[in-house]
Amino acid sequence: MSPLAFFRIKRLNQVHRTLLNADPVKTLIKEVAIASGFRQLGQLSRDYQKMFGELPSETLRSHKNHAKSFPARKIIAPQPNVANEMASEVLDGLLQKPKRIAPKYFYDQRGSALFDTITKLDEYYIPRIEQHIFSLFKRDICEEIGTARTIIEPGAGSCEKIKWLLPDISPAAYVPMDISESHLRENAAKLGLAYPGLIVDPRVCDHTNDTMLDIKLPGSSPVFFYPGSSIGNFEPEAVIDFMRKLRVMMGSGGGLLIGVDTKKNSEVLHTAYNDPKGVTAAFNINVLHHLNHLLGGNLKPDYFEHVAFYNENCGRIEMHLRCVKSHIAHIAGMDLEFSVGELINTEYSYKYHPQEFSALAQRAGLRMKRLWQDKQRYFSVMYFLPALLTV
Ligand code: AVJ
Repeated sequence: MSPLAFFRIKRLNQVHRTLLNADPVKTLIKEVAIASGFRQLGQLSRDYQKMFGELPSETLRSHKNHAKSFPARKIIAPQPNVANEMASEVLDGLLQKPKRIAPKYFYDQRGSALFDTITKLDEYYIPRIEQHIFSLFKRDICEEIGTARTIIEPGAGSCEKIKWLLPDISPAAYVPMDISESHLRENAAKLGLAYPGLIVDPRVCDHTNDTMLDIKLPGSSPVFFYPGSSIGNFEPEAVIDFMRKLRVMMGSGGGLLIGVDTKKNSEVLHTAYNDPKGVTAAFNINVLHHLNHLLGGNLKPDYFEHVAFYNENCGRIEMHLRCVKSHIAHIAGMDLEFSVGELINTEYSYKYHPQEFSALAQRAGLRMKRLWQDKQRYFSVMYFLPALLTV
């Protein structure tokens, strides 16, 4: 069961309890219903009935009028469906206060192109420094990994960074994972052509949810490759959760090679996410175009401006869209109100001192074997092994 379906049932249970207990609780039920994306409680009671049977009859009678005016709509789709799952995930975020959109929605075709442009900006130091670390320590890194391993890259996208380690590590197989099927297949095929003999075995998968655990791997004891500080998009608790999944998949013989951005001078961080050419701003605002296209909507890109700052307390860059004109817009069959000054959170990008990060990894059953950094310590590349003994 998807987490959303689970929480919907939880919410329905909450309604159940409320219905059993008292009558003057309409507002609470309504709040619960609204939090699930329903206008009124009528539909919710009917869906509830479908799942759990009859409602207490007095309650039903007193809410009959509400129920009348709403068409039947299923809460839980009989067959999981990617589009519905996305719609429901996006709505869930936009119904929160403050509203939020998950950063994976940045990456439609235009978003990916804009991100590519970001990676070439002088201000955005991450790719440059990471590549520099790989070129400085290539031999050392390859030696740690060894040869003939199964290499898995979650969110591989363009499959470019694995080239830093090729042909030296000559893997048994390279398994790039990505949600964007066409992009993935195209780039995997290109890589296969550039490296004859390399087995490229792409998997379409959203590594930010549980579906990653269902992927059948071509070999055992894989080494995960997660560069670019992509891990920064997870909340620290979610980092532990994600790495625990990697730990399970790697068994006792695998590894994790990961790139993590470090805490540094906040001026440097600020500029990296507020480039003077406005590429990051365009990238941020593009998420609204993407959602409109994906889910059918008229979210208004022109009514928002880019906001990015370093939140020193939390150790993260925050990206938001600030509403500059009050309006109503619809998306995925719902009208949403936006007021002037309101922020939609689109991304967190967490920064870690190496020892902070290895403490998180430890809570996922991983121990830091190696750390490679540039002179300025702007970026870390780390190699983790499964911790077999914990004390
Ligand atoms: C892809 C998550 C590593 O957080 O630096 C770049 C995304 N957002 N500029 C980052 C991003 C704005 C990037 N990561």
